[in-house]
Amino acid sequence: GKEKWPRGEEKIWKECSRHLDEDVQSITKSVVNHVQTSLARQAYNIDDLGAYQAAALSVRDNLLVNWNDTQLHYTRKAPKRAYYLSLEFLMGRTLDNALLNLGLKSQYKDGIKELGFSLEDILEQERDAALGNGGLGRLAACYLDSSASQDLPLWGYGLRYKYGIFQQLISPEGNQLEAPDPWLDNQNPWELPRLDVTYDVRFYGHAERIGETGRATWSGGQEVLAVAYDVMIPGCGTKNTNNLRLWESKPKRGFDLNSFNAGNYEGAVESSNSAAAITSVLYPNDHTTFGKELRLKQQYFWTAASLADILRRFKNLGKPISEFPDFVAIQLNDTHPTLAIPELMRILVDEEELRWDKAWEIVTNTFFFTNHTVLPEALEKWPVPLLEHLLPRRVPERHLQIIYDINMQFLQAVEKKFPGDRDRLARMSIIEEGVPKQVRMANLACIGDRKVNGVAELHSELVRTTIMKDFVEFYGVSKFANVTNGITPRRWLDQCNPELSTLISKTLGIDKTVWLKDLTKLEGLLAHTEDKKFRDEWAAIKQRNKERLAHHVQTTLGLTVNTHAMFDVQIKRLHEYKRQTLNILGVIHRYLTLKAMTPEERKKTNPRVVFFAGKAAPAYYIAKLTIRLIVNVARVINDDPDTKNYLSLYFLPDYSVSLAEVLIPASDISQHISTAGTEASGTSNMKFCLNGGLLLGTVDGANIEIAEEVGESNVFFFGHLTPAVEDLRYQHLYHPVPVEEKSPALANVLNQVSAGLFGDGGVYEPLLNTIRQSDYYLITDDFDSYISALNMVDEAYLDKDEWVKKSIRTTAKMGKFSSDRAIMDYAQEYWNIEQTPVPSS
Ligand code: CR1
Repeated sequence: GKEKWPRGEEKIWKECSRHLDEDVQSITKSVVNHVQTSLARQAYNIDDLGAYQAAALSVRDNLLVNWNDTQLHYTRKAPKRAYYLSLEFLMGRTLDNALLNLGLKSQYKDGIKELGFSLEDILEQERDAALGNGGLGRLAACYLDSSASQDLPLWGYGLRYKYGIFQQLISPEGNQLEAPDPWLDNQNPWELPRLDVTYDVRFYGHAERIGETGRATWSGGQEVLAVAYDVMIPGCGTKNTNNLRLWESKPKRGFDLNSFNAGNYEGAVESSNSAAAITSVLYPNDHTTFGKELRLKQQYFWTAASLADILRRFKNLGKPISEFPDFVAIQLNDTHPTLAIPELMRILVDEEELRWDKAWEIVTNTFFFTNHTVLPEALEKWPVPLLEHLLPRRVPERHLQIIYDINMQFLQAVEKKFPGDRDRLARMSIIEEGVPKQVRMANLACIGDRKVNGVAELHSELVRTTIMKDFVEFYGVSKFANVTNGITPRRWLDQCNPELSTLISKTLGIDKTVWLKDLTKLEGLLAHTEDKKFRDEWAAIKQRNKERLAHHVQTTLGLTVNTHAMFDVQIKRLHEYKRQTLNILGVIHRYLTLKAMTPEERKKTNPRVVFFAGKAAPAYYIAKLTIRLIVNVARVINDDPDTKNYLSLYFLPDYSVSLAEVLIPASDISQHISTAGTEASGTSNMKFCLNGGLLLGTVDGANIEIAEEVGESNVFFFGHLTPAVEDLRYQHLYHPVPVEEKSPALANVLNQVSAGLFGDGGVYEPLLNTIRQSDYYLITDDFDSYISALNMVDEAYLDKDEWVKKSIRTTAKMGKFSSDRAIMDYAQEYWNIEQTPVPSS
């Protein structure tokens, strides 16, 4: 007969069920309980770290109440669900965010205080979950927060790396050194190991066709276990608490008893080491691809486990497989999860025994693909021999064969539409000819998906007219759309800038959860720009945020920062296209200009403190050299008595989400100065502006849309526009003009560096030569206009009152850039999923 649920008395289950702790007393009780039972410690031997752990475990209990209700509700209602597949989730810290989203921060603050600790201090004990490189991973984290806050049935799928992005150290010479990030060492209270949720994932081995059916079986090779870890994602002002499922790799057979018995002890653990290696480390690359086997293994391991899990959940609904796309939408975050396309084909054809055409229809109605960059070096390609080796071998190689079959059908259709156009076929083929042949993941993703989107208007247009041009001509333009990125205002305003959040609520006269979930409400601030008292409060908060940053620099680096100067910030991965070089050369130019002034003249200038932070990919030589230059320039100018009151420079090591939360609210101006057409969107530009920092930038990425919202008079634009870039690059190669002619000011700066003003000039020659020679990123073309833009910033800052008005206007017009808007756009226009709020019990 049918099993009876619940076992035992339903009444008892209900009576004994846990509820949210909402008052200070039950919170204190639960924290003490965790100190004693989970940590096995007592009032007499508990430190800040222990207090953090106990508080976190107590908050986790509360999150689980909502998480359980949410999962049960989704299961009962069985709505269509969306899945966000991302190899990176750059979550940062969780405790503060969880307290704010649960609405329990002040209760915990009081409870913790009664126990003799300060909430502020214990928040600092948490290590960042840094499972990402930069914007792409942080975007995924913002989307999770928004999906829960907007009651959308969405899960994330990723990998549980044992080591996150490396820790950056700076040597005395100014070199970046990398150390591992063992973030799980202090145990992680925010995850639930699901040792019962596992899948086998097979590598290597061989596939065998079954007669003439077109199906195949796959056997042999290495079998690895994928184990699920669930991370709770609380929504703001709602019970909905979504799930992020991260996979850990484990050996299928932990220990090879045969080897052990034969006396081969190393051999007995060898296979288990190689299985565990799959999820051991996040690749610290950003905008580059390396044909590394382990990376490809990660991609396959993760997509195979995630798809198996999604399929199992779908099957529990008891619906026919043909309805899969009515219940499942899968978003591919960049090309990293593209193997999900042939993998789903394999499952549908080999295991579900569907005809190829039927399977293909399901696949192409399930997947959606976001492109995050048009830089050619970032478009993933995998050598055919590597895929051949990794995925099942022997004729026919299963996934590769599926990819070939997909390609053949596709190219036949292209040939039909454009007869005899061989070049076009070669460009559009999934396989790039050459030695070795390569699989172009972006082509596969485009062909196997329902829709492709870029991440800002300009970028989406560039996707349509450059990397996907042929595909637009083939499919028509409607397959290629735009969803401008967004950021969560919970973390990036309420959490990182609590005083501003309070002032906004007070000024708008509404509860913060209202405007935090409908960010266009910020426009109400415009009515108050003429209110002097409001402006003064606004400015005072910025000042205190600057002091908070200065305090941080003082305690971490032992350096004293002039908080009366303008704070100018550029924080992002180090990359030539992002042009930290332009910024540092501009700083040197300013230094030389100040040096040439009389003391009286200097006094009339606008004092400026420049902050840099960011990591360089460990193998990216030029980026590392840029860090070295910044550090050495800082050493010279911060020590120069003539200028140090007017200009100083800091490179803050080990940039992270948590450091960004201190830097962003403190900025007066921030720099987003990529060569036009190279920065797909940028998302920190939105974070600075949301916190009332103004933007100095090129006409690129989301800068353009920010300017459209806040008005061009409130941003500082400079530099050549996208259409000019190609011509300029051509000129550099075929009709080069010496730097001395193009920009004497820049030539002088370069010469000073070469001459050794900042230590051994020879060291920097390779970096300087990228500018003197092909100058691919147009430093020489944009330098003069960059310097004039900086001068305009100085001039504007002298009128403090007008500056504060600009700041308020900027924040007020940032509503569009909430990730709630972006996620709702995906939900409605792409995935077709509905808001599914969990009723409060
Ligand atoms: C882009 O460079 C964008 C983020 C998120 C990055 C950045 O401009 O804001 O994605 N792309 O969409 C990326 O990491 C590998 O590509």
